[in-house]
Amino acid sequence: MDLVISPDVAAAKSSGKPIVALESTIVAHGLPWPDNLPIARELEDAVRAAGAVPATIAIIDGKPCVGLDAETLELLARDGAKLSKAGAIDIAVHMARKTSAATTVSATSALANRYGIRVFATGGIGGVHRGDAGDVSHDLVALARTPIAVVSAGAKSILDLGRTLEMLETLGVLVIGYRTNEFPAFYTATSGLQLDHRVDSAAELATIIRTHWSLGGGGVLVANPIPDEAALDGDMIAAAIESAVAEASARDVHGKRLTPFLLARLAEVTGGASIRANRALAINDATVAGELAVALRASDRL
Ligand code: PSU
Ligand code: MN
Repeated sequence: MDLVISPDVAAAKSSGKPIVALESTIVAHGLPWPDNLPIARELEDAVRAAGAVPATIAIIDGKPCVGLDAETLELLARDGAKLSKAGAIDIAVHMARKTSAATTVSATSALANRYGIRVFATGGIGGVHRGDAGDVSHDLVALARTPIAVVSAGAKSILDLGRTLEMLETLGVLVIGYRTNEFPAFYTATSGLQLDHRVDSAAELATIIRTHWSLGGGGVLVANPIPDEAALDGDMIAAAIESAVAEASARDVHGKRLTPFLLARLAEVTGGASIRANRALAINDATVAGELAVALRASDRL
């Protein structure tokens, strides 16, 4: 596959520096312009501060790009709403037609894996939507079959988190709570859903993940809760989510538009508080992903 690799990502690869993939849908569709551009940069900076090299992934004019230059990142942020949103299923269509798209967790994981990147940070993965429409993000199946560690604040709480966690188990995604016993609820640290595994250091995460892959295992979800000081009030955000979900169904919003619609509605209803929380949790994920990539690299040498 023709991947376009940025100079700094290529240099990191050839010198054996740890690399962390970042997705572009969170920038293009998950967060509004102009807040999204500084956040996209801060995510890259957090990976660097942890000692790894960021590789933000998107499809530009049909070329899957691993690592974006400053202008391309700005274009994604500014024109994001006009761009397509590509899951792993859609990559070939964009490549053949030479069109551009932001990549979701599933597409980013697939492309990162092609380039041998083992760690990926995002805000929250997709999952099982609420209600009975049967809308289940392709993120879950893609994660199950791709050997990559995704650090995220659980799944986005606009979803049915209980069913999402059950589906992760069914598909065989290893879920590890990072310094938590519970599946995080994106805007809040706890969901009441207990996890089977908790790990407290990046070094132990690296050991477990390495062993998991040596056994032929696939994706690992490192569930990293939002920092306490950034968490939203549970009752406030729960009510906001219910009203956003009701509005989506009243307006018959579904498919790829549903998640961006819900996130945008939440930003309005909470007066921007959901955006500030999303920023904080995503940066925290980028930091932990950087630390994990460094620890995995160190254990390569053992
Ligand atoms: N994390 C965020 N904001 C986002 C997303 C993740 O903090 O917008 C994106 C990811 O790209 C994820 C997508 O793959 O939302 C899920 O979309 P869907 O439910 O349509 O599969
Ligand atoms: Mn969907």
